[in-house]
Amino acid sequence: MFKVLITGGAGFIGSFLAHKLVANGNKVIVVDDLSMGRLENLADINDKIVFYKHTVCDEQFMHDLLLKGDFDYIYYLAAVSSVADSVVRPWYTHLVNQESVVNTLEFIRANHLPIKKFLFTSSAAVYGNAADFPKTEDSHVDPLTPYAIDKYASERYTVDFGRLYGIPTVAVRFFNVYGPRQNPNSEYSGVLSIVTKCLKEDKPFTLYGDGAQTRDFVYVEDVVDALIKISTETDEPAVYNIANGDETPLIDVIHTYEDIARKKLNIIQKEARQGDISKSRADVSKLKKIGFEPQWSLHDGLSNYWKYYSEN
Ligand code: UD2
Repeated sequence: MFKVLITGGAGFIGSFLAHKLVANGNKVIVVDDLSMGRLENLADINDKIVFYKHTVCDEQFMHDLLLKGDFDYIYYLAAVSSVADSVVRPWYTHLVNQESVVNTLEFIRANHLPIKKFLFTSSAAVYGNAADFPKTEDSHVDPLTPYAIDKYASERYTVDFGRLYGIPTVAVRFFNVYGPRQNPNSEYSGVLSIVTKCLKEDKPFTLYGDGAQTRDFVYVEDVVDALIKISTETDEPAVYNIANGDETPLIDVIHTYEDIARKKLNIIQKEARQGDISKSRADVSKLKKIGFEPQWSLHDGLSNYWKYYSEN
């Protein structure tokens, strides 16, 4: 049994991670200010975890927690995960997405906290419009928004604190994660959360562009398995892509989902979004080298997603 801290543990991915770690018999502590996360996401494991409604930007709180917590693993998922918000509020999102991370790393360093791993979660957003394809962890980066810049900087800090000071760290870059509990309520929410909501509520779905744009969709349960594997099976501070390694045109995903739901999506087509990338796929060979294989095909992931919503 390990003591595990998950910042952002009430969010979409964080809550799945919390469920899995609890099921594996670990003691889980969650810090989340509920700005994006939701307590309902943790309802099933409420009595098995310790939950703090708190911002990671509160230095004193975080220092006390880190000092007393005696954590083996720290999964850093707390973030303002909206690119659009980072464009509107770059200073505030910078404090959450970068400064809080460096502050935590620095506190671990200064106090010689004996953690087994600090894992920081970054994003495929760091690749921006760089031309390399598919994206390997060594591909060029081109962070184009405050969100991407902060994610990139924090990931570099994470790796460098490992290299400079010997702290066991690792960072990951999420591609397009989907699954139950992803919040569909902003126009910048993950596209499959929006499609799910539109299918379920028979609402029109706005398709930006012709649907030929591809993405590397990865089911949230696979993401959690990858996070656990990366935190336990790696020795060097490094960066790992987390994705399926496949690219699928958005329109094909929609058609597959329509078949699963046995419903037709009411699609309204609009101009492609400014800055939208036309193709995205990760090279996941580095992840596979440590023994990870995605278990969820797009069809199975979507089926499970739909089942969840039909039952809830
Ligand atoms: C993902 C991340 C974003 C940033 C970016 C970096 C998510 C939710 N977003 O954006 O934060 O890291 O990668 O490349 O993970 N679409 C529609 N209709 C909608 C919503 C979306 O057609 O109502 C399209 C959208 O224009 C895009 C595709 O669906 O072509 C995927 O959109 P997304 O926002 O889910 O993800 P992405 O890859 O653009």
